[in-house]
Amino acid sequence: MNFRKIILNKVYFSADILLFVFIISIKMLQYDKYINPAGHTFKYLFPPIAASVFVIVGISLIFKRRTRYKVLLGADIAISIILFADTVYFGYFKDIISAGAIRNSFLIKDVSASVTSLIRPVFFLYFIDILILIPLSIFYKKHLKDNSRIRLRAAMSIIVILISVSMDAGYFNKLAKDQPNLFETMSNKLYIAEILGNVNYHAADAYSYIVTSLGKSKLPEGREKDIKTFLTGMDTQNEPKMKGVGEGKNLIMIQVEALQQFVINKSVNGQEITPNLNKFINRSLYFDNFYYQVAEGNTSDAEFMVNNSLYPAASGAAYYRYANDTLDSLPSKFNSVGYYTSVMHGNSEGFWNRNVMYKTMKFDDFYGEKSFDMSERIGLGLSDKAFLNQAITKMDTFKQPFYNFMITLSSHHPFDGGGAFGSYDVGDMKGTLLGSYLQAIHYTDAQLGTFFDELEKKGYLDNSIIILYGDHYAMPKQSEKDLYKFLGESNASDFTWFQYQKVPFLIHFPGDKNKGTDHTVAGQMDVLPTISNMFNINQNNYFGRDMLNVGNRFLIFRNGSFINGKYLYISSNNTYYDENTGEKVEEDDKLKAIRDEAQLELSYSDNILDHNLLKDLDEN
Ligand code: GP9
Ligand code: MN
Repeated sequence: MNFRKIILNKVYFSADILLFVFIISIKMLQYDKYINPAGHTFKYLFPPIAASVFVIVGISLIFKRRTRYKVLLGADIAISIILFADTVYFGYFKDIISAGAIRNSFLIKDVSASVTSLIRPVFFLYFIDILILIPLSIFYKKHLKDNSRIRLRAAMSIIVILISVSMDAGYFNKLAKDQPNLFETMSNKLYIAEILGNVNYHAADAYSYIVTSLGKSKLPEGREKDIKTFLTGMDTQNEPKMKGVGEGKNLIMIQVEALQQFVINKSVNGQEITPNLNKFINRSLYFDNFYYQVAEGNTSDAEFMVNNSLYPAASGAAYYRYANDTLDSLPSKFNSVGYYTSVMHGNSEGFWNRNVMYKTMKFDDFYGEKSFDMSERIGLGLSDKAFLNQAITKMDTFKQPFYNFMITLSSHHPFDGGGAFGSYDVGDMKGTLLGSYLQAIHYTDAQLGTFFDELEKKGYLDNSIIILYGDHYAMPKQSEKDLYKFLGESNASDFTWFQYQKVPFLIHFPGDKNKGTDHTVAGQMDVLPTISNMFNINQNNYFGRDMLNVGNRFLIFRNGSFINGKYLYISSNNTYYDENTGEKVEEDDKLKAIRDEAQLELSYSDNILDHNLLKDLDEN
């Protein structure tokens, strides 16, 4: 045989592989183009897709030729079915199917009703190759002899798997570096699918699902009883202060993206950063020692806490991990006393698994991207201006009383408004992350100002209680120098940093009643019991404390840090501080015991979520 013949022969005998690599890659790229219309180039998207396809090829190489063809055909059909399902799902949720979503029966029910209307004939193109590939397999069976040298096949298989897996791992690593926490939280699944391809995404999703399901701890002896006793001890339902003041009134709760406390009542070059919030705070009961308590689930953790008063997940996001639990949530309690409950957020419904979790929490309706006119966008989604404008017209149609939970978005990191933020002058901070943040939050404040005016005009301020707070920090630790310079902090320590992890929290009552500033130390875990007492809705399973009645409290953070009215413990450097002076305090048995108590409380909350205990606790 001459050289040319050998080459031709090789090509002939591996034609099935080349064909499948080509076909599957084309399909995956097509899907990528569909979910990412303005997005990345072929050169950027192709390598990780190819790496994942070659892993499958590597596996197929172990088989004799005829079986190999069947394996590849099977893989092609399986991937086509997944791509088809993901494409249909995307049309509805603007997201990609996850193992958690599949397990959630609510979701399946919901989609099946409208699924046929979502299927477009063009989606069936994913299967068109099969019309040729099946007849081709008959030809293949007839004309090709099986190669039976197992050693050679095994060697080829291992080599291809090793090379493709290590290349693929490289792409995973790169993304994990660019976006720390992305894989732990799986917060932006669509993005993973976009950058790494559909097959890689599903592999990562399955892995994360299995790991988090296996990671569930075993429940210690007698633990369920201990938890019950603990929760009964927490019950502050019948505290006198402001009990029932909200009964029959609407509750409008606004969670503002990245609103940190340090911007309140502060100016740059004589111009207030948040003039409208400052004004509204003066008409409200304002808590100036209120901390965010979020963990890896970020925005979703804040939402989770205020609506459930359970701690965020130890790893990952509760919105994914516990979306199938039974929850004794705020909306479900409001539902049971005849309220209409709704949640609004101008981003795709699937982000943070909201579409699933809001059902689990029993909100009557979720107004996401599909329910808004999305023509004015900033960052991840609808601009706050358009969001708040449209929200109020929706609210006008609601049956009263209602609980409406609203989540703003425009002041999201990296605070790029592309001109929409206007010309708020931040002086020499212009172009820095801090400068951009101040402009972003100034913009959001202006929109909130208009919103408050509308609420007033339409009478909502008289028949509703308004709660507003920030979800989490805006300034990452890397920007601390800029932040301290702006705040005039010298000699800043970890203790100083901690002081700045506060977010504003306000309650506005009809007639501007109860206005003033309350210095009680509190956090996001405390919102539910406070509301529960104010609206007389009797939610009894919570880990927070009624902020209006309990005074300074033992405030625990997900990482084990705590404040107890006397000491601050920072878990990351295992250091205790005097809460008033900031002086370091040596650990002693008493402090150790408090630290353990904090850990125990966190594990109670984890136990409840891991073992779905609220289902039983409710029955008892
Ligand atoms: C996304 C928005 C931002 O819809 O809530 O989430 P974050 O990145 O802040 O957690
Ligand atoms: Mn957020």
